[in-house]
Amino acid sequence: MSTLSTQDLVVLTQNDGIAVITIQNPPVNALSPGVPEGIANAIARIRDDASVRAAILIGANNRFIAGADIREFGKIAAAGGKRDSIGLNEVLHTIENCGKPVIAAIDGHALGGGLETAMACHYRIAASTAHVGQPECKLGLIPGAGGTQRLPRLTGLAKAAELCAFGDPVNAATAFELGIVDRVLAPGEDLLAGAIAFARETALALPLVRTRDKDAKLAEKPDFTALREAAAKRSRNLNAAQRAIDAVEAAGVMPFDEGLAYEQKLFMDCLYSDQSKALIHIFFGEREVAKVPGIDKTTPSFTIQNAAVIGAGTMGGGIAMCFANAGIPVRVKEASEQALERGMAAIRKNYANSVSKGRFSQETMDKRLALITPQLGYDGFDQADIVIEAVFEGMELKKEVFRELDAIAKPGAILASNTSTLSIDEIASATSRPESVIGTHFFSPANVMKLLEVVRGASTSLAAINTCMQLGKKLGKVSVLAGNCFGFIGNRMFGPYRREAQFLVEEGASVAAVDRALYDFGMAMGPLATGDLAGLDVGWRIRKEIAHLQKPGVRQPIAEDKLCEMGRFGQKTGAGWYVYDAQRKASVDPQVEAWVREWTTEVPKREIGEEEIVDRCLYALVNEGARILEEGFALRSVDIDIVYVNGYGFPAYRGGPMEYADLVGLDKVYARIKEFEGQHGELWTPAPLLVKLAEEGSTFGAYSKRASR
Ligand code: 3H9
Repeated sequence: MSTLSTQDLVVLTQNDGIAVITIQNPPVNALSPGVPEGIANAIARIRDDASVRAAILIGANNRFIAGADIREFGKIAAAGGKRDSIGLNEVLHTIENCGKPVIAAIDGHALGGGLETAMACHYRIAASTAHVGQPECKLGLIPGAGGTQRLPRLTGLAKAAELCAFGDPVNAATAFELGIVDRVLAPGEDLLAGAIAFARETALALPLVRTRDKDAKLAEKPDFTALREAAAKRSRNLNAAQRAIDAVEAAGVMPFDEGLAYEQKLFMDCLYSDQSKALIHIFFGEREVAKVPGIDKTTPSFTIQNAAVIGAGTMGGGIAMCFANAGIPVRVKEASEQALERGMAAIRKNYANSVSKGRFSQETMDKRLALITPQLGYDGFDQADIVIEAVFEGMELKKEVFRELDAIAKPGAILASNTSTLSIDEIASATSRPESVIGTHFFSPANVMKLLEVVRGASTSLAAINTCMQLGKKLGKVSVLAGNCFGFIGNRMFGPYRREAQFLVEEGASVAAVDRALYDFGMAMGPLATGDLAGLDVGWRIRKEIAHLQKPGVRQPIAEDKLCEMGRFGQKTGAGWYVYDAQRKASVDPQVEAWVREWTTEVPKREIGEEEIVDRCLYALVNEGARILEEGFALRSVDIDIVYVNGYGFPAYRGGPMEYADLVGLDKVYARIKEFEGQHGELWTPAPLLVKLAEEGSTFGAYSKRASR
């Protein structure tokens, strides 16, 4: 094999008339500046070299191309569309007009611009483990280098619209069925050797056809209205999903180059949008939260080979399922035979539900159930690498459990509490090994929700933190590290958010109006309906526990305590803010608003608009978030955003509460909070950090970057 030319990012070699272009831009071979130029340069050489008959485009390290370099988008948007690199469309034009067959050899991922590059090649062959997709809508974008025009020419319009609007990648076998790839290698077959053989045996024997010229599959026109509705249902309020369908629809009616220009216009509109900024913030944020100062590759961590959970209630059962789903054997202890059987019955029902919905097989269910050992005593707890306590939220009970665990657990085992509010340090004080005590706060339903809040106490060791952060990943969660303050990150902020929702009802807004305004903003559920789902009694119990900390004379909402006194705990009792039928379908209960009026005669009633509802609830979140950030209980503002997007149903396309405030402008947020302070008093005192950043014209994001340097 002789080397024709070498560049850092793109290497060109030749093997007996077949050129091989290798992208080597670790870690994921993104199309960073220099890569498109390298490909274009290589193609120009191949075109001009009479000894080369065909070319293979492949990625180093068993990865094709993960798409455009996402870090470049912010710069391009800020520079009004100017790029540091040549446009990808130009490069793809060079590939398809090379005059010699170019074959994309795909392993790992061909995503976004990666798949677009592959589709501009004349053929695509894939390793059996490869995945391909157009995930741009998950970044608030649409494909911007012909994806919406070439993909329908391979798959037909309906499937292309679905792939571009939903953004989910497909595996090699599906890609072959859909017509995206021309051949899938057998497992274990060498990709480069397979591609070279394909070039010699097939590509060189057939006439060259560019994807842009394949119009046959465009004839069948799907119901685009139905596709738009499906996309709106799946990704509520996400503009990019709708624009992706517009661009695919255009492929069916416009000549290729016109369609490409239309796609480019829609892509640029999306690139300038707040939705795209927010989703890109979340993409990098989900990776950033794994980085904890003081923890690196040399920090010890333990492998969790077996686990134990105390409590088989909603949380304990859900946590046990998380372990079983990840293949980790887990013991579950309860205090009574009935509670244990109730807990196991709930687990079995949950798994059976998944089997009946086709999510996994009966065999998988049986394997998972076999990993869960229900028991009344502590047998085997001395072997567990981690024990997670998930008993009722009461300090005395928790301390008693930890005292017992201290006597039983093996040295070095992690002793974790699933508390959602209580002090990890106080819990740890019941043991002789506070360095092993940590909070692992799961979110309900624990086997579904993606967030794991890892809470460090004053003495928690870096090894325990490292282990739990990695355990989260193994359980399929996003782990975020929080400091030990009341409610940690998530629930500390949720308190003021839900407080305002209740105040709004007490001031005259209807229950449905409050929930509707926040739902329309993009929250998965309104704050009052969320209370009903989680159980109003949970907050009621906590409020009783901390009643002595309440500052006298400061207004507190009373409606939920009163509802709880009436036995209205929410969905589980059939009534809370709403009433529920046997299928747990909610209906408005007009009686609730009448009661609230009676309970709060001293609060003046008025008409309250949607904007005020949204601002009151969201800025209460932001103001508390600013305090948490300044006090160091969150490492960065993006950690708070990731908590809210993954644990509290905050819309990712708004970026999380702190990014939302940054996008609105902290000066505006501050002014509104001052207004609320004037109207409602000291609960609205602006957080000092917010005041400072608003006056400097800065953002939470910039503050976090400065602080982490
Ligand atoms: C696009 O292509 C638009 C075009 O249509 C138009 C062009 C004109 N760029 O996820 P990991 C980083 S839009 C920059 O942990 P994994 C990531 O931040 C793009 N950086 O690995 C992380 O950095 P760090 C469409 C990227 O093995 C490191 O790489 N493409 C990019 O679990 C490792 O990432 C996508 O949306 C990127 N494109 O998963 C694909 N991708 O170590 C986005 C990753 O500093 N990427 N990084 O934290 C992915 O989905 C996953 O990264 C992938 C690998 C599945 C590829």
